[in-house]
Amino acid sequence: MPIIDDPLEASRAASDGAAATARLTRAASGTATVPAPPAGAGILHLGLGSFHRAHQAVYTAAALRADGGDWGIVGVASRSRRIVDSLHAQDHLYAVATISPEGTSLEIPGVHTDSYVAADDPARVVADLADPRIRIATLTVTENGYNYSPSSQRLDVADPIVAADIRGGAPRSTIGQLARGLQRRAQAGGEPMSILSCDNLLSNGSHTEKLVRAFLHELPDAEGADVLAYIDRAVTFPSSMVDRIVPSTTPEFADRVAALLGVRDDAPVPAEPFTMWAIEDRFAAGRPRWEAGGAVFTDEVGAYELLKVRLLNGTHSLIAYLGALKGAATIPAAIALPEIEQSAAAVLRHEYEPSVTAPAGVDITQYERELFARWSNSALGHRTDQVGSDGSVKLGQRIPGPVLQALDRGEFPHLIALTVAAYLACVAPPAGFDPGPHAAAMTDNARERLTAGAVRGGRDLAARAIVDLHLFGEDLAHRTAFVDRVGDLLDIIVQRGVDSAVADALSA
Ligand code: CS2
Repeated sequence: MPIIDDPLEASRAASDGAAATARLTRAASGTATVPAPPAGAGILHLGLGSFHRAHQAVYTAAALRADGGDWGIVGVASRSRRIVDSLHAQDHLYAVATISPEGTSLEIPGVHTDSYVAADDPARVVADLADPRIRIATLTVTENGYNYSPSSQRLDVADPIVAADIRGGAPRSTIGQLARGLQRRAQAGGEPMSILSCDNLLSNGSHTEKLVRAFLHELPDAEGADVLAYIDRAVTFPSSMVDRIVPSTTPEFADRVAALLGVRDDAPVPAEPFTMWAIEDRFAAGRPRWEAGGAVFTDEVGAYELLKVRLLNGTHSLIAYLGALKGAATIPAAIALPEIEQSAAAVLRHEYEPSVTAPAGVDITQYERELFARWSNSALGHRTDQVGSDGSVKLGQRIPGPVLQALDRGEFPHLIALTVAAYLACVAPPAGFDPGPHAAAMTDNARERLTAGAVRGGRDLAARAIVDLHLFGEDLAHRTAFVDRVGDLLDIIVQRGVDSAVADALSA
């Protein structure tokens, strides 16, 4: 693996990289070692983004290096052509760059055998799910991709795409694709398979299963009943906890990879050195030996999920929103600010930690120390607007449990309230308040609903988000003291600035 460990050398390399024109392929792989192609594809992956390519693909590459076999991956992008076109032009090769302040190393997983865009060929997703050679479907479709409605706590059947998928035709929602794919598989011979969610959702396996079953319950009786019986008999939905920080790519990053490789790669992925995958070992038709890449098979996936979604992701959200409001473009720049570091430490130790139990073998103090080192990885350049995007669905996974538990213990989660207040200040800024460019760059489906019509102060906006829109589930909507505290902290941010709000939350 080529290593660059000197920033000057790296910037020289980047300008050389811009000049590299030959494209990465099996015939021209530059300095990289390219593994032999898999003997076939046993996995269909929905959500061909960077995270999948730096996580499950790398574990699968380790399993194939150890055992060989036909666990190659067919990658399905939901809408975007860009990665699929690049992968086709590159024999499905791309580099994962592991980046730390000490240097950068490259690996070419080489596990994808094919890829396509679901929106271009929705019928193919159904056909692939029914293909007996496919034995696992993995998913990284983000929190948004499940069509789950937090207010009804079930599949959002009112969503026009889900409703159309229920009526028939080639499905376009992920849950519709899975349900229709399993329906076709049941009819085609009923071979067993597993659906493995790799998204940051609590109990992601049973959550996915519940939504697929809910979809099938909407079908006419005879149609749905057969598939449900097949699922009972032959399909499993293991849960898994995934972890690796994967920032979005930039043209400069691609130049730097090209300089290291000596050939041009249009689909490289940057990632941190840390990586973790904890999986429930319930596979209906076998699985790759992902342990070869360090995956942990455990009955304690639930504990791993809570640990990660609350300590890492929950605190990450606070760092991103406060950071953006303070003008920090990146997570390392944000955590370098003493007031943000202090807030992160306080929310982590006093508000998230009491809500989790460490899985066997995990030392929480060590885990937290590592989190600060990971957030401080300045070479990675993980952006605050990336982490801050889609807060309306991400925070629903991260905050309600710890808030309800703290309130029930008689403690008040002031820093989680600050997280929500800072989120609202970023994506639904009250008139006259400018949250800055990093907040403006955050995308969020709820922006319009949060900003429609006038609001009368912080408490009004907090109530709109938590009580009217139920963004964080039904239970939190009844905790008026929490809703009001969010509103009051939002008023402080708007009237006196983010530092005053941090001081208020820390000293409460
Ligand atoms: C982040 C996650 O964007 C976010 O909300 O908290 O993507 C985080 O980087 C990953 O979950 C790390 O595994």
